[in-house]
Amino acid sequence: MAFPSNTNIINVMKPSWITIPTELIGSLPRTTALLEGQQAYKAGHISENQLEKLQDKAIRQTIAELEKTGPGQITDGEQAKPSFLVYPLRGNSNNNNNNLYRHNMGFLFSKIWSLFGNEEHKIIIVGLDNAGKTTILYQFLMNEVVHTSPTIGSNVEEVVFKNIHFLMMDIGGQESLRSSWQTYYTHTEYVILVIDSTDRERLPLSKEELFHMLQCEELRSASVLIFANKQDIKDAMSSAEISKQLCLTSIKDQAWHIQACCALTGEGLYQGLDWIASRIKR
Ligand SMILES: Nc1nc2c(ncn2[C@@H]2O[C@H](COP(=O)(O)OP(=O)(O)O)[C@@H](O)[C@H]2O)c(=O)[nH]1
Ligand SMILES: [Mg+2]
Repeated sequence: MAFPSNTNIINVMKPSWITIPTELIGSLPRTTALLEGQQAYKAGHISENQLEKLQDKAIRQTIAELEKTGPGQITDGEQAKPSFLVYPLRGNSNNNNNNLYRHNMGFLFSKIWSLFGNEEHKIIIVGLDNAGKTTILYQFLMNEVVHTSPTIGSNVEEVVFKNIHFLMMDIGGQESLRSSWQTYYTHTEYVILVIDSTDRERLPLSKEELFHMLQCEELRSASVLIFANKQDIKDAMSSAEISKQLCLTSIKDQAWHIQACCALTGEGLYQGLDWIASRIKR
């Protein structure tokens, strides 16, 4: 096997003095070919495609070697990750899409989903057009199959993921539709309000819509998460500023929480869902 000479596959086998059941997870040393390939990629001598081929080969070798060690956990040895030390923080700098970061986020989200248990839950995502609702929803659901219903009304979309129903609505300036929305609120446990933190002009409109919604009897016991989205944009208002302008402290009936986020990278979304999960009544 082409592992570097100072390591030995025996190291990963369980010594006899370990009496508790253990399994190998995590990283294994890179093959020499892969280490050289990583250097060459960094120096611009080989393409991303060529690096991926080397990663694939290293993964296949790792799996084959692990299979030889007998029954137990077979992993890819994390051969495709750029560095054991920095990838959890930086994501996979091998490509611009940051797929690995997305993958890790997907893992975190799936942990959150498991907290929702098997019961049905309903979350509505509201906000002005262009706030980032669709982007946020799909960040939540990446790597997973999503079942979408046909659009209910021109501004309402339902997505069912596992046992959670997401109802997405564009709010504001739809006076005629507003009254019919009440029917959608039934059994809603969580409301997510998405704010475009750069849209100072329309913040009062979001506030008006929010307070209008929260007066609905159906939402009396709902919890409200506000995402102060687009924090990556230089001129974005802080979550504290948005909280003040929306007069969140005057919400008395419902629990609320504001979370700064960037839907494009996923930053902050996990923390928001974490708050929701912490409020699930058990
Ligand atoms: N810079 C930046 N752009 C964002 C962010 N979230 C969404 N957008 C962009 O804002 C636009 C509207 O997003 P979308 O999810 O369609 O908004 P929706 O109308 O509320 O569903 C799209 O061009 C998104 O790419 C963010 O966090 N940062
Ligand atoms: Mg949308």
